[in-house]
Amino acid sequence: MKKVGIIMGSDSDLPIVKKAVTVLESLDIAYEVHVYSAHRTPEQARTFAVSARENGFGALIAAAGMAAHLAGAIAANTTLPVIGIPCSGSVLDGMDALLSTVQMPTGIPVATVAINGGANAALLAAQILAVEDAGLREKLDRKRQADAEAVLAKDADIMTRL
Ligand code: RP5
Repeated sequence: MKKVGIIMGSDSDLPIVKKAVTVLESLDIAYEVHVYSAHRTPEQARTFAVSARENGFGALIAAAGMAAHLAGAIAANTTLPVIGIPCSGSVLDGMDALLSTVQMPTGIPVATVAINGGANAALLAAQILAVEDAGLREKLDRKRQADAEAVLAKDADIMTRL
């Protein structure tokens, strides 16, 4: 199976990235995590993106805060699918990163998840890999089923109490 690459603009983004790592590990998906900044280490970010496909990656996740151009900068250098996680932590509480990540001009798409949406970023990456992987597809189906059963159990519980 292809790997998922996770790039964060700073190690201060790690709490958000950990949510993605937890999901990938629960699905037995191989991953690599790197700290590459679009403005502090632009060459390293570019080199990673340019060589990602030949290095066995099938989807990339880029997490960044503030004027978050990391996901767009990664996407500019690969045609692998790129998922952006806007991170909070600034005085604008992530709205700056959300708009910077989601508002990509035509031609270079970034699939943007919610502010701090690390888990959904990993699930989307898994769904992309699952297009060509029946075993992973079954794991995702089982997770959906388990999630639904958890909600139904909460419904049954609330009806006994209210
Ligand atoms: C962005 O600026 C990073 O992704 C991080 O979210 C934010 C602040 O970075 P640090 O000053 O904590 O390194 O580039």
